[in-house]
Amino acid sequence: MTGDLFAGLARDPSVERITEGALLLRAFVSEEEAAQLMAGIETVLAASPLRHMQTPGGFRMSVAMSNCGRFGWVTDRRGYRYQSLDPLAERDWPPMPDAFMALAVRAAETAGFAGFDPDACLVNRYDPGARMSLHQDKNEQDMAQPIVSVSLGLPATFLFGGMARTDKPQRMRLESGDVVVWGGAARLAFHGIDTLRDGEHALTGRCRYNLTFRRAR
Ligand code: MD3
Ligand code: FE
Repeated sequence: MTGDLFAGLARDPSVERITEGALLLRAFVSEEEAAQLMAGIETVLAASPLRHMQTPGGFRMSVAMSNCGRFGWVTDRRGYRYQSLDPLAERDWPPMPDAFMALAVRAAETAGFAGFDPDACLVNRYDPGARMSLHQDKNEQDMAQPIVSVSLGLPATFLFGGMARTDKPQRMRLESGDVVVWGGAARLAFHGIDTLRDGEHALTGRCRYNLTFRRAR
């Protein structure tokens, strides 16, 4: 049986509470869904290519980014914000693929957020060496709306800080197919991703993708 051949590779789904308001859905994404998400990523990136944005302070982000949906998150010397125009493609962001929307809604519902209706999806690509320093996501209008994050490809060490930047962060491994729903008290927690280690993954090759679904407006 193929199930025996691959025993130890496929992971069983499980649910873990990270903290009040944050639910880690391990292996929530099926192999079939993962393939659909990758196809969606390719479609999105063909219209709005990955790019290394600049922070307001003038630093180049090591994570390459794009967006889909009605709004996209951007940063440049003028600040962090959501906007409907992709400044690189000089067009609106591409629509959210159906498979993206379906997964985000299913994950939010599983975590108790029925009726989640994201209007923005940030696509992050981490190549080996890329990282994201501790930050809060606070450019969204309604903090009662959760953020759904989906990890694909190489594993990463997620840094979960507390409510203050000075709280010592907890380290957690996020693997391909893991989904985290951040709502309630966890919505404004500090978080980041440690420097990505080199490796090879069957789904993505030498990188990690992270999709974050947000209600921007
Ligand atoms: C906790 N992305 O795009 S996902 C981001 O893996 C971002 O690319 C990371 O942080 C990544 O803003 C982490 C996990 C995550 C996403 C949003 C959160 C954790 C969060 C919002 C509030 C609290
Ligand atoms: Fe974030």
